[in-house]
Amino acid sequence: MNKYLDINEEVKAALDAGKPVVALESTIISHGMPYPQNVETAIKVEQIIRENGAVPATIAIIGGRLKAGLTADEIEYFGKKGPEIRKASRRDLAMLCARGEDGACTVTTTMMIAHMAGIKIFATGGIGGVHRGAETTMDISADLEELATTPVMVVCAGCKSILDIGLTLEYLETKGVPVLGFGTEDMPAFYTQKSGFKVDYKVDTPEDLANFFRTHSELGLRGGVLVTNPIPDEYAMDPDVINPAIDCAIEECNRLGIKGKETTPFLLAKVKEITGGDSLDSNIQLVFNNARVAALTAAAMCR
Ligand code: PSU
Ligand code: MN
Repeated sequence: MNKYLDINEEVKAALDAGKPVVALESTIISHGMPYPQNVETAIKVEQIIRENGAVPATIAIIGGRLKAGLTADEIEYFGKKGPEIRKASRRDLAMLCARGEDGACTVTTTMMIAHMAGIKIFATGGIGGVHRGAETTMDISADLEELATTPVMVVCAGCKSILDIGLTLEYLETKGVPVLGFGTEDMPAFYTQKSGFKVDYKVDTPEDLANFFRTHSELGLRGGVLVTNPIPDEYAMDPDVINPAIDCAIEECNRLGIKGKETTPFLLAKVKEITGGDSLDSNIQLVFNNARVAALTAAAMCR
């Protein structure tokens, strides 16, 4: 096993016994939501995964250790410290381990650590992608490169239109990443069920997702699989509310000259500020929905 990796007891026991485990990211806790909703949501997500027959493994870097599975106290610590914790992407991993520091895992580092631990599936809210204006800024999330490289199934609610969804899908196509729609032909756009783009394949059941991933692995294909699961209708936002809020957030971001790893957290926080509690509530509900689908799929993978 990797000498920097700590798999917590419950997760290790489940993996050793061939039982279902679902990984969860920690950037959503420290950078994605305010305290205390972030901690409440993280605990509830773990509970939903248990109720659906799997063991949760929230993934983070604490004191230079790569953690697969956090205790309730560790989740509380992460949520309270919030954005003070460094957002950790692939390039940060070695430095944080070398210095014994903390890091909040993005989709990228959660996939990496899940794979090191032997976890096949991971649930989150939204992934990073190709930003609007990337033809000049070259701002393309490392999440896409990780999806191209690391064999983990990622269940999300699509990507927010803070990104260029069309270009994000082009990039995933170039990199050979299958984009599946859970029960839908339409690529969801996080807060809304449709983005105007299509997914590659519609898949209707957790069993079919598990079967697809098994085949993907048996073929020896490199890279991950992206499952996009639309937000439940009752929690979806009105496009006429959310889209102008996103446009406004992007304008402000450009005006302030925000760049690099600060861009995504800034945009997410700004959208939340403009739309008030509504978008936070939608965000929480879609994470719950993704956790449920990931747990059912993890269970099907073990049958
Ligand atoms: N998009 C969201 N919610 C999030 C993120 C993205 O809708 O919480 C977070 C995830 O952790 C994702 C990261 O992996 O932001 C991508 O950051 P960047 O665009 O800097 O690669
Ligand atoms: Mn970026």
